[in-house]
Amino acid sequence: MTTTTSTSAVEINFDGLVGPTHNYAGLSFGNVASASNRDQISRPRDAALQGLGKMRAMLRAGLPQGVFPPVARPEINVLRALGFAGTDAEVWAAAFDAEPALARQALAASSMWTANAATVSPSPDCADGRLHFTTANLATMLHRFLEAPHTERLLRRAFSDTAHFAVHAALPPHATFADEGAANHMRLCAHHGAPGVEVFVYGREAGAAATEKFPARQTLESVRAIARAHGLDPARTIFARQSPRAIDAGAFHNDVVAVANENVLFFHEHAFAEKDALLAEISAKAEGLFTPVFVEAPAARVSLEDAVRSYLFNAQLVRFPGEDRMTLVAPKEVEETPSVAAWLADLVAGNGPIGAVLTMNLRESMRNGGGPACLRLRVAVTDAERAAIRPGFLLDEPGIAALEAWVGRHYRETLGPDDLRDPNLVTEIWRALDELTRILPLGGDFYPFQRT
Ligand code: SUG
Repeated sequence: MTTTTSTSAVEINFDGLVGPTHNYAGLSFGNVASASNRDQISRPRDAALQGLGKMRAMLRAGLPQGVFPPVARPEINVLRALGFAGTDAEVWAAAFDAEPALARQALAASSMWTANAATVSPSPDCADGRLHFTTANLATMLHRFLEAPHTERLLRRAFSDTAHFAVHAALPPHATFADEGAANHMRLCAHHGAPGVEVFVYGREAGAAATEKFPARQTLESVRAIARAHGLDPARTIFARQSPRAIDAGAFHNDVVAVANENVLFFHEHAFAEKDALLAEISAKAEGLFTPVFVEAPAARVSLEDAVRSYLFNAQLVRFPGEDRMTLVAPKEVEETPSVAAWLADLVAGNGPIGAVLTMNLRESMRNGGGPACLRLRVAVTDAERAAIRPGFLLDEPGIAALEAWVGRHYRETLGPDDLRDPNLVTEIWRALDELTRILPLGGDFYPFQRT
């Protein structure tokens, strides 16, 4: 087992660029925001600019920032497989006329939530000393399951250097191995380049009777397989069950009720099925590596419902350069939820590890259940690994400005249910994405429509 430590290692957040079809289709049963905003008018341009605004804020605060391109939607090849024929625009219009509900699954811009793209184990945790990714199969929700081929292709492009990176294909796409990626994975460590304790949170065991009214999207079988494939040391790996109560309150991923950074675990009292056992196991497995600090939000101060409404935990817990205490990068909604605002004020006034809250307006994504944490995939890298990432996936200010200008040129201001059938939508999107492959280093054959 390699337990190398690189003190200059950093964590890079790869945010998903919101795609041009961002809309409210109510596709995710168990995701309260998605269900309650169904058929509202979305604002794709604002959505993409809000996401880029967060990327710029993180960059200006001194953190490296990466970006992943959106998946091409509608998913024409799947619609073709379902018997629709003609040009891409004709396939889309025919599918929308015949099977509108299915067509909307094929239109989702859900690849923006890159916390669900893959599970990532940094190299100090992996037996072969490489950084491992497992593409998430997202097998529970049809619209999300359709993302996996795009994600794998993207990861192989951005992290193509096999001396440093191992990209695994998605697990077999069956309910037994249902996997939602990093949204159900936490890592605790002394610092990003040190060996860590990886905590995989699952909602159910395959074959067990459902105990929730909402689906538990992650299985124990899936996370065991990922830990094996990544070559993780069982002495530093934990499998913990999410509490059914949290799932039923709308925490369809663990990152709606918990987030970890370095040695800090920030979580809701009812996040885990067996909290005390989990905390004890973290402490035991961290021994000799770091001293964990647990920051628990008690239900008496913040109800599960308010945690879900505000997305308090769906935050990026980060240490800005030179800061002693961490900052919680949270959605604006935390200020608008009185119980949460009051509890956060007390939290930062105390002398715990979290010293500041920075709020972001991510309203468009939030209305589909995607907060700051959903929008990013964390990849902790050594200097050598960082240098091996394909240039162009890491952003600087001119890069962000170029993407903003691209959004301004191509994205519709609004998109409502009545706009979706429009065959021009397809041509418009293909033109935009084709241009994107010249802004980001994707190559002229990245998207399926470029290969036919
Ligand atoms: O999978 N929403 C996404 C939100 C994902 C949030 N990610 C994390 N928690 N990490 C989901 O439920 C809604 C799409 C719609 O209804 O149009 C949606 O897919």
